[in-house]
Amino acid sequence: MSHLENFAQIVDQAAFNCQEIAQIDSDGKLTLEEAYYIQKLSIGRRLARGERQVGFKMGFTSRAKMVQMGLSDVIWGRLTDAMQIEEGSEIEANRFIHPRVEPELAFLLKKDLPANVTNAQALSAVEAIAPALEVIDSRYKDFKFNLPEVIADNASSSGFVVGNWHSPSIDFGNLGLVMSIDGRPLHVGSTAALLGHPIRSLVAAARLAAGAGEPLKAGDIILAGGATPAEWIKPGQYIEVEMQHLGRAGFSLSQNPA
Ligand code: OOG
Ligand code: MG
Repeated sequence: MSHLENFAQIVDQAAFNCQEIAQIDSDGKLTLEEAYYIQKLSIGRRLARGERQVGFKMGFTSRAKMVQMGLSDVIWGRLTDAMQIEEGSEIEANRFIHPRVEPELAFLLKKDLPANVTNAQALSAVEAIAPALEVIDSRYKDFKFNLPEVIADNASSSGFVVGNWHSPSIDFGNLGLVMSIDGRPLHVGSTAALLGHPIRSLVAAARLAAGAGEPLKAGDIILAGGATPAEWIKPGQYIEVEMQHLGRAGFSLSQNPA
């Protein structure tokens, strides 16, 4: 097994067993290319277990997230069907290590997207948009990582919830949003936080996915990135995002067993 395959196995097993791991690149040797290759191998292990890839996620597309995590390069990861949480459902708290949640906008594509598209071309490939939440659960102890490490760890992605799909014909460049936990508003923001307009996140996703040899396809779901800082979540809580004109998306975390 090569050392990159070894790292892929380490991050995959950490996710599979919900066990935190030490940072894998403490001496800063991994290149970004190697990090994305580890991610591909680790998701490949999930696909080999029967999961299906359903799309991509973007990360660090807002200043709020860059500042919170201390990293400023846009990154991406892969979404599988097993990561999707049914809207409104309760999920097992013990499926995560130390989960955080953040409000996002989701795109559903009706057309394939090549690497180089304009905002207008990207928009014409969008079937629908929806309010979404992403559960991030870095496999690294204390959520501490450098850029290659978080990329190798599938950009911390662990779960996502998508609300009702809406036509993209409304202007979604600056929609107000509120993320609340147990009815208490914690973060207020706007879709404009995502690179100035979330369509830019989709354009970036098209470029990056195609550059990795896996261009965006009709049917893919793309998460545009957290629009506010992420928030820790605890067993028993109900987490929700409400987005102007698009409604809500939420889920609850089960109580810990007594
Ligand atoms: C990395 C993932 C970043 C986003 O939306 O910006 C991300 C992390 O914060 O652990 O998902
Ligand atoms: Mg995110």
